[in-house]
Amino acid sequence: MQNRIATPVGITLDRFIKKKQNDFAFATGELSQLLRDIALAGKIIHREVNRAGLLSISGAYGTENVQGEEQQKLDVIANIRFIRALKNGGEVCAIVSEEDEEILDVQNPNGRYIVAMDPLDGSSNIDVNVSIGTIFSIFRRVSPVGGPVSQEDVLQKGSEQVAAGYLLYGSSTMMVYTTGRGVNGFTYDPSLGEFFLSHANIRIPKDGNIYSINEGSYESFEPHVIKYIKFCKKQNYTARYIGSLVADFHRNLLKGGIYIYPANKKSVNGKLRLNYECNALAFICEQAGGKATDGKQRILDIQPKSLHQRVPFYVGSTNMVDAATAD
Ligand code: P6P
Repeated sequence: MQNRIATPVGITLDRFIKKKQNDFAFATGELSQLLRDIALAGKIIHREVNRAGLLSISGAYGTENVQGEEQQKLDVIANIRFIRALKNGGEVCAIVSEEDEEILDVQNPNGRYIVAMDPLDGSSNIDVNVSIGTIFSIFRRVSPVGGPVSQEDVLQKGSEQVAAGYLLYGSSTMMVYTTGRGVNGFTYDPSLGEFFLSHANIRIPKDGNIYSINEGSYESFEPHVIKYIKFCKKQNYTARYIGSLVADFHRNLLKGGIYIYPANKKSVNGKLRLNYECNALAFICEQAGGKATDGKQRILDIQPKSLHQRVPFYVGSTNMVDAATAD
């Protein structure tokens, strides 16, 4: 177990990253810089999200993304901003984004990292002022530095992530991430333009009494899901479903709970995407002591076959995930 020197709550994200710089994953400083680039983009999206209603940048953009989902203006803005921050940062050779069908080769052959991201998840909530989030996974490229980006670079198992995190644009904006040595949360102070460590070494309770699932599809759930929902009701658990994955996940991470997006008749593999939604949250949840499966296997062990592949998703307190996925 790594000897964790207590880190004073309240230090800035930059100082925290520097402090952890001696972890081998940071040894070169490139991953550190990449995390800073993501935090910078998060600050920009914070600003855009908080003035969306004033600048008529909320609402539909009039196009659809690769998922066939109506793109919101802020989806497009967030995608552009993150791609620009990652490109300018110089550490990334390719990006996989929910908003783009193909791999984005950022023409930086010396970049050692790949970022898979959902630049603005839950964006249909923008117009009604409900929390939304950014989700990101960071991988080391497997193809030779200096050469072309390969399919293998962008279809790596979640267990190969070197870092993962999310930004939550809620009552406050937070950045929560892991590099495989625990999970830490930073709260943004817009008056200072800095993220400050506010949730050091986050651990998810082994058990909980909050379940998050869209029961509107109840009739088309598999028997084990119906059985588990009935169990939750019998136990008088609390049903909390915001319809914004990052917000639901974050609450369950702090308080204990389970988020489920199972297979159903409409979407036989569920709705959430392995590469840029499930992998990142699975890595964070496991690092905080929780569990994440597709109902049968560990999310992080799934070998992706396509960029936008969907998987059923059970994530949260270990005992709850075990109970929800028992036959
Ligand atoms: P449904 C938002 O579109 C999202 O990807 C997640 O943020 C959210 O948890 C889920 O889909 C909501 O989906 O089918 O319940 O509306």
